[in-house]
Amino acid sequence: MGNIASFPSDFTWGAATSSYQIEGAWDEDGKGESIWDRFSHTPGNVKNGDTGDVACDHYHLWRQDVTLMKELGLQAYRFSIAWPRLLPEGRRPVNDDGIAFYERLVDRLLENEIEPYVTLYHWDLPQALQDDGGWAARATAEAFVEYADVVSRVLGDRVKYWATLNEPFVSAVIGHLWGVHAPGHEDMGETIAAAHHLLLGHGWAVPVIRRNVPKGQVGIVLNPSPQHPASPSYADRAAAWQADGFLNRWYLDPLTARGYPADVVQKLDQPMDVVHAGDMEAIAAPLDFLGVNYYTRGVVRDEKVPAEENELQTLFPGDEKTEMDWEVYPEGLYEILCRIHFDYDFPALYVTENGAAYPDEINPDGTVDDPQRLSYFKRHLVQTARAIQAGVPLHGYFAWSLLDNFEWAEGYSKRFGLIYVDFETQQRIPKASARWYSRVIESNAVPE
Ligand code: IFM
Repeated sequence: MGNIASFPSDFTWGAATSSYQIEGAWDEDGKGESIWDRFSHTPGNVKNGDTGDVACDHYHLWRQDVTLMKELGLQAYRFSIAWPRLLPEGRRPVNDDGIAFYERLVDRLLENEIEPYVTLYHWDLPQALQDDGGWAARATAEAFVEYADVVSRVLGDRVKYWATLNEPFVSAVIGHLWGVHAPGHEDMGETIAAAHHLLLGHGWAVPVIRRNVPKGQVGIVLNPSPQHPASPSYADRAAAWQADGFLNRWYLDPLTARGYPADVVQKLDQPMDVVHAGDMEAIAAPLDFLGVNYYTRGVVRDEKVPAEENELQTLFPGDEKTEMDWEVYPEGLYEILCRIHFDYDFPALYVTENGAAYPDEINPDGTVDDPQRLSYFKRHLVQTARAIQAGVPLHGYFAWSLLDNFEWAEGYSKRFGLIYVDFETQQRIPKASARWYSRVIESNAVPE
């Protein structure tokens, strides 16, 4: 059997997770409350009343999880650090037990020759900072720098790859405009402030991480995706461009010293007084890499969603959808990687997340077959290889996710893992897609 795609010899293969989605131990060993603890403990916010209190119990089962990574042949593991586990109040004093947990994890990864890729912020803001205004307040960007300093001082001798934020669009918009994620607000002014302070915290943290980790590679992770017009009409094309501005250019432009896109600023028609002198220069701190999380594209029509004044309608068309109701559109990964490379200027790109939720079941013989997820990965990897062929400096690919986990407002109802998790017993079962992914890693190629 031949291969349908192959990869450069120094390409990195990994899988990703995030702290709140897998760790559990929400109030153990001195950890402070996060906005996701508060949000999920509030009835009505998360499907089935699920919380991340226990999740995959990774806080206790991390040794076993590293062993599973090793068995899969992973070369890299992308995970995030729970800010309130380290700084329970968001700022110093430091919780030594929290530090010890991540030191042990990193040491074990390195012993197993698995490269740690750390993300500092994957949405679990300390509740104490939220009580003082959260990301809508400029002080939170300052607190983020303090936190980045603490982590990079402690782990900088062992961790080379650092991402500041995961998907600031989601933190800002889904958390502050749609009200679907913590902190559950619905306010456009707050959304713009939160997006700005997230980017500002990022920009301020970059030189601090560089100082503490002189040989480090520092970047940020976004969730850019092509926004296609639903028809060739002028109105739909303009709407798609606007959606692109709100999702993609609002982050990509300032990170590359272009400032906020003027068309979006005009359309939003909001005061931009959160932007102070010097902020845009700080946000444009040069980066070593950009992480791209890709799941689907948007298809946009020039129509308002009923009852949501500021939103354009985004449709997810196509016959094939994942359980999230997201269209399976592998060509979009090629398109967005090429666009980012040819329109912007990042020295390196990574696919830091890509994957799909499907309703998995355990077979009578104890195995889990997930042909749809396997096919999703396969087709997206073909597009990844195509982007490299086209000249995109893509250095690695991380499957989302290592484990089935807490899928935010969807709770445990959506399974994204390469490894099945029985949330009653915490038993882990590598799915067929995991075994297939091992073969991809081993051969550095996608088999037919
Ligand atoms: O589970 C999330 C992850 O936390 C961020 N990116 C998208 C994934 C799937 O929704």
